[in-house]
Amino acid sequence: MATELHNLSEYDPTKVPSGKGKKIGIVYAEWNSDITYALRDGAIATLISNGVKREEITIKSVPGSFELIYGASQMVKSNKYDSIIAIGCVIRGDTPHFDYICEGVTAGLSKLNVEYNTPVIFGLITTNNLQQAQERSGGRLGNKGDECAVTALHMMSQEW
Ligand code: DLZ
Repeated sequence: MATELHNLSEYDPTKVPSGKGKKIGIVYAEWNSDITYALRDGAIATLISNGVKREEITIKSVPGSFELIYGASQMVKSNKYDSIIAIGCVIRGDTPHFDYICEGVTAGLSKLNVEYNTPVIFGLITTNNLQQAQERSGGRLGNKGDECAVTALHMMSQEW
């Protein structure tokens, strides 16, 4: 998560591996779409500016963050991608849904990373309010979509 000392969009381009020839799957949630569209678009722009071809990026949407687990799982099992970025935004409300969704998505995506060979990048913003989400989706603290793209580029660049 971003902090006052860490802007999500700041990275040293000389240390980011090229994405040339890589295939990426992006799955994003429609819930809180003002935020998730900005995250998705940030991720796409950063991938392209680091060598990934637009036609090598496959983008799928799901209704809410909980469905990211299914979407990412299907993408992993297809074996078509070098990395998958899962993007969602959960904002704390007055119901326990926040904790259930955050825990569910975290556990689900973690399981994919343990059980399969395709890195799944955690692009879930979890905030107390809308302002904090805006700050992390192209606002004062950068864009977590950019950070996810850079993370994917690093993860794909190594033989494991
Ligand atoms: C139900 C729900 C709630 C309360 N809040 C959010 C949220 O802040 N962000 C989000 O991405 N999705 C939310 N959802 C929807 C769930 O993720 C899921 O789509 C539904 O529970 C149906 O499975």
